[in-house]
Amino acid sequence: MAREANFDGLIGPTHNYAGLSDGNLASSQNAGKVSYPRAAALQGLQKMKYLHDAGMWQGVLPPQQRPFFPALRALGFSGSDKVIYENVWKQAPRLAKNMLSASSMWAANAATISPSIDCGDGYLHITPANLLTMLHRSVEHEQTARALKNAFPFAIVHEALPMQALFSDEGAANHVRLCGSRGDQGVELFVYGRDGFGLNKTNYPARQTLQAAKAVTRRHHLREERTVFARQSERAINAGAFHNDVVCVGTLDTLFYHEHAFAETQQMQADITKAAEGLFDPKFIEVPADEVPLADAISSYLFNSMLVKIPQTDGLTLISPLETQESQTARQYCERLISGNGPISNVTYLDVRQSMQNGGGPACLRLRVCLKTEEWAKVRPGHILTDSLFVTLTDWVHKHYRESLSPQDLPDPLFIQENLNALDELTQIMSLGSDFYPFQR
Ligand code: SUG
Repeated sequence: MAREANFDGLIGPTHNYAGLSDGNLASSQNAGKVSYPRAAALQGLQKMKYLHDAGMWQGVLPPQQRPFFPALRALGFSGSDKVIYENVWKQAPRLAKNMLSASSMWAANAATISPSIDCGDGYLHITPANLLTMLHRSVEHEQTARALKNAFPFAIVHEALPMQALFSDEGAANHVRLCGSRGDQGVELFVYGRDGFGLNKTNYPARQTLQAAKAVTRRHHLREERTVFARQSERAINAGAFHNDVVCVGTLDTLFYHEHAFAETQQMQADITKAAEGLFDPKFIEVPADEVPLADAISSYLFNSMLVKIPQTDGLTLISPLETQESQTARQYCERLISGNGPISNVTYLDVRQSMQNGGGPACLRLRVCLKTEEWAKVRPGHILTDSLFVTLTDWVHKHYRESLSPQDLPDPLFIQENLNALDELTQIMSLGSDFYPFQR
């Protein structure tokens, strides 16, 4: 038996709106707004609890250490943490903001994971994403690898791909695994924004390269005939779909995507159908632009819904953000979708507004892993959401997180110790070991 587990990034205490992600419209539009870290973390925890209560396997990945002093030291700042912090805010405030981001919350970007059944050597393979396109995200991968090794001691956790533009990798945000039943072999779809050897014609960064995707498939020993590569349309990237999961989501045998998501939609369908031969019949739900215009799809984050099979529920369920419900076209589309005879029968709207304002919807906050029952049993218990861990983490957030953060609050040196105290306690709560974070080593 195998099932899908969702590992969510616990939203860190420095959550703020710094406008760091060019091409991510929400990040740019909300730059400089007051953020609410406590509410953000609680929204994330509520989403995890919702799925746990629905009978899903739910995991937690810890936030990273921010401010990230190792990078600031590497860039020539020296002295105590306090001195470095004061100097970086004086000399290079934009750099300071980059090293303060709580962006590891978007666990869909943490890594690409191939379940053991898909991998030629029978191991679960994980490649942490190098996230090199955005400075604030490029410093995540080492700590991400540490967290994933801790959570999945039985898996092969690779290093991130080389930090070279040709291998720009954004993890599972551009990866969908389709299958008939979870314990059977599946088809892995890798979506890329650019061919690293070709000309890039997008106005915004195309973050994922074909070469990165191919390297991941080689490392994971994926079967060539069960692997598909498809290019994102330039139109989608230019409209703000900085990752494919802003315009596409899939699970089991169903791929749900916007008409303009892919450069060559028919080819993508034909390739998946061929790769699935003898395994399952893929179902494609293509949402026409005249029902949900691309701009509405992106602002409502309809496709950044989680698409899940909830135990004891007929059909698939979309876990969508409130912003989808508030968009007339997206909501009406969802109503028609669930009243039809297709594979998606339910929609639930959840509040993840704090994350959404930085361009991270329900699906961005989770990293999916298809695990056999015996693998789930080997996941380190500190990473598994239980009723009691939920209560402990909720209390921990109340104790350590600021209610609000305005841009003027960020340079406060007192903020450094507050964050480190919170993380220090978290290593105990989640049994991460006393050397988990750089400041503890
Ligand atoms: O990488 N936003 C993230 C959002 C990631 C969403 N993930 C997926 N689509 N899977 C990003 O652009 C904004 C941070 C800021 O501006 O403060 C940010 O990093």
